[in-house]
Amino acid sequence: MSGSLGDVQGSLAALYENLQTLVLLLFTDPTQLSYGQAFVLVGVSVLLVATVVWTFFGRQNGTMVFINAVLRTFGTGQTKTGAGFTPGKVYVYGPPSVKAIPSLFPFSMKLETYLRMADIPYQPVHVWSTQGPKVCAYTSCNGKIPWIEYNGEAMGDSGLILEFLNKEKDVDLNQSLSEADKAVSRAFTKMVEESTYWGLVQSRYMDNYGKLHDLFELPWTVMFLVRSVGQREIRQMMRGHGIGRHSKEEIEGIMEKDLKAISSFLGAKPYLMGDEPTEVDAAVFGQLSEIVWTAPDSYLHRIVTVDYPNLLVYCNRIKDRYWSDWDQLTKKSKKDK
Ligand SMILES: N[C@@H](CCC(=O)N[C@@H](CS)C(=O)NCC(=O)O)C(=O)O
Repeated sequence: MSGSLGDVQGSLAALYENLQTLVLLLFTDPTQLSYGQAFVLVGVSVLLVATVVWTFFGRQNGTMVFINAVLRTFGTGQTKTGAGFTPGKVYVYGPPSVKAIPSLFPFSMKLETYLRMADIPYQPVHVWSTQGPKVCAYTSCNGKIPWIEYNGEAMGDSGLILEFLNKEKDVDLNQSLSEADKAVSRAFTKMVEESTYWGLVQSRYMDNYGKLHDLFELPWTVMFLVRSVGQREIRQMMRGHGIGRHSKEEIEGIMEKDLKAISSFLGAKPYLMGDEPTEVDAAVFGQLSEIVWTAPDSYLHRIVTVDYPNLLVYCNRIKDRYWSDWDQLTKKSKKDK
């Protein structure tokens, strides 16, 4: 027994010595390192960083902090705050355009559609990470996409951003609505964002994960590596929300009823509240556009395009009116370069 303990101690000491030699070589003459040795060093460093990050942030958050740090380092994101922003200009942080759609995130589509409806000029800043620049992660942002920077201040949540910009830019897309209309608008906005959204999440990230690398235009290896962490987090979010406690069939039933409600209320009107678009149209288009243009083989797509085709007509109406640069934006995606 004591012999085997001694063996383990001996092996650990030898491992430690070998590592010391490798680290020394790294700092004195890295060209002497073989590929195998470099691989070992990278592996050990990753483990060390993961241990430190997990210790400080907990395993779940730590992993996301780590992934976000990698994304921030190698991604295309940049921070305008403190780097010569233009006063009065809205910088919208969100993911880059892909072949399927100008933004893969429904709340980004909502925000940008609102900005276009309200005729507020903005500049998109592309990021994959939800943590955002330091100023955002630790002050007013909530670690979700999208967020904006305005006059050097960061702010998250599409709903709060709309309220803020309405005041700041003296805009009111809802001005023609009665109080009762506003109540209906709020109910539909909350339905699509707190309920229908999760149907898309389930369909996109759980049921059709295999198609994600194509949709996100990222190497399949990246999607393969983040699959278990990403899906575990989504499963926990869906469970915490409550929708994740339902069976797949029940979730599909809920989505069917949500989409039917929008279709019935829309009827033959051009926009939800009448002849002209209001804020609720930006919110509903944000979610439906993702179903129409990013989930072609899903049951959600069938509902929107076949069962309730007025929803498809509605999406195309908004796209044609406010996204005349759609093709230009989606063509700029990596795949076409
Ligand atoms: N209430 C937020 C919701 C934003 C949201 O859920 N964004 C998603 C992407 S569409 C996100 O950042 N998810 C990552 C996470 O929750 O960690 C808003 O209106 O902006």
